[in-house]
Amino acid sequence: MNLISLLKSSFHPVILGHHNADPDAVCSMIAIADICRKLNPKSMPKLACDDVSRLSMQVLDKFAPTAEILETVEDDHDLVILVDTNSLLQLGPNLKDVVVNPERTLVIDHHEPNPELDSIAKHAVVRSDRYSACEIIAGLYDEVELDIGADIANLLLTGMLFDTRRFLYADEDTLVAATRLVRNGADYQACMSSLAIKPSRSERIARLKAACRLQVHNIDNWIIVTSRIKAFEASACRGLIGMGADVAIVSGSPSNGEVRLSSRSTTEFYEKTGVNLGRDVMEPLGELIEGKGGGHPNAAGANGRILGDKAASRAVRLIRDAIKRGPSPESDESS
Ligand SMILES: [Mn+2]
Repeated sequence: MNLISLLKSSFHPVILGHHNADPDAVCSMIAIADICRKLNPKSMPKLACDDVSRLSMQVLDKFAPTAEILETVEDDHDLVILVDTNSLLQLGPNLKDVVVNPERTLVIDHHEPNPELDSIAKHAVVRSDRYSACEIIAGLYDEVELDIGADIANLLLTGMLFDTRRFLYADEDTLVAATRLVRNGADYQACMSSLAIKPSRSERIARLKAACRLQVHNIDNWIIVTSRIKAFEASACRGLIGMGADVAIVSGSPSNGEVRLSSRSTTEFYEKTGVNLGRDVMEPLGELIEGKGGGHPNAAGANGRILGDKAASRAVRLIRDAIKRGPSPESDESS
């Protein structure tokens, strides 16, 4: 059965997005519902996902204020459409059991196909060479010979902007698809601003204070900065990396008197020095401050009870040692 007859044959499709649905997921879901209704005017699509991200709520308020997204679905559908994911796990606990009949399941996604995909769905449009689900769906409108209205064009362009990180990840096909959406009535500036989230006033003040109290350490030409604030350490680290630091370490002082450190580094720093902030810095630092630490190569943190403001300079010393040692072979991650 081809895509058009599959969608035409459905009167009660349920369209599922992954949990904590991002703008690509929610915008795709609404566009698919539009395609269903246009191919079969009697179709009554329902949308559901485990939860919707705060940013997605902001996008929906702007471009689809009447859209209804459910958290659970009843057993009254005749077609299940998975969007922006091809894994049942990603649907979250409330919805993973909705997918039961592969003959009546369609997957539309741009992630790498899961091994379970064939057993989930007989119908799939999975293109891991595309940068968003919205880009694939913009192409589906052509395939099923339907026009894209301005409302849907705004949603699809917003989903594309989000997943491509404002076209950082894109190719010619992506840009052609985006241009066509603008020609169909998408308001480029409105789409961009629908994705802008301003941090709270206290978070912004914390970032600015972190910048005021900055100490700069030059190690082998790398710019390593430390600072201290009361809260929002992770956000402050991101802000300092944005200002040009290679590594940022910010300590916070929660009201219980403990020490809390957050750190971030650039990809370039990790690739060239091999210094892993989780393994080489925050794990040993966690022990030094009589607490616990760990994390990822580019983002890590630690909590402890002693050393207070000195903890950050101990972290710098650990980084200096690790740079001097040079890149080490990856240790056994499972140990
Ligand atoms: Mn996506």
